[in-house]
Amino acid sequence: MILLWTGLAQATCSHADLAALSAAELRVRRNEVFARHGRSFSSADLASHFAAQDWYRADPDYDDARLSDADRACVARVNLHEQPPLWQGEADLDGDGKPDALKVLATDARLGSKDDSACEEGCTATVVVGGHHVDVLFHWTTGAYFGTKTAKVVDIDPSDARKELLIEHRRQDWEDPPYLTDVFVLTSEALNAQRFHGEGYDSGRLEIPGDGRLIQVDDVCPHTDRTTWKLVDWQLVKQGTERTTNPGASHPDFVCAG
Ligand SMILES: [Ca+2]
Ligand SMILES: [Ca+2]
Repeated sequence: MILLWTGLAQATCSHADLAALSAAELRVRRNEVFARHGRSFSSADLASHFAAQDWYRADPDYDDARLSDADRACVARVNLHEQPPLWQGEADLDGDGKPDALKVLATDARLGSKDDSACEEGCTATVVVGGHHVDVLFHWTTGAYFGTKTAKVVDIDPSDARKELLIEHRRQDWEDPPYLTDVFVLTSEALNAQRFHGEGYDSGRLEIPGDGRLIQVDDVCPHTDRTTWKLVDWQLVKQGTERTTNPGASHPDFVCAG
């Protein structure tokens, strides 16, 4: 008689699956990767859990070398979800009437560093919204900018049911810090990320007047540039830039700092 193994070849570990699990369930999921290759467990709860699965066969010859690259990637991804997120929240981003779980995960562990220069070249964070995720590069560490802000849910266009997730990146320890802003728009197909770079030497800011526009304000002394973007479907499309000059700039005592 030939026994056919009908269990899944490996534990499922998409971001969407993992985001829905509790800490206890994540621990089981992580260990399931090893259990499917026959590992035994000394923890009584894990041992009894897997003993109850019809696919499980403890194998005294088990070795971690049996793990595939996909298995190791799965364990790493479960580990990522077991860490406290950099930020989490809940909002109905896609406007389907159901709240979406929002999580920002430190895929690169250096993001938890207090050393603000650790991620100058970019550290990967993963933004998970409902069943979708997107990787983005963060250039400053949590020690520098998370904790006081800066992820928040906004509503760029109140005439549609969707909302947007906005993450501002800004160093706290410079007088005129550069800044970046990521805007995340969720559709039924994908989570889309769009990044805005501050142009001025001064901090600049974003304005969301609540009419479908996002306005990027850059102080480029003695001018102020206002660049307008309009939300079209899932994308912010550039409309143009208006430059105004600070009237004080013509005064002999006026000096642009920096
Ligand atoms: Ca939703
Ligand atoms: Ca909206």
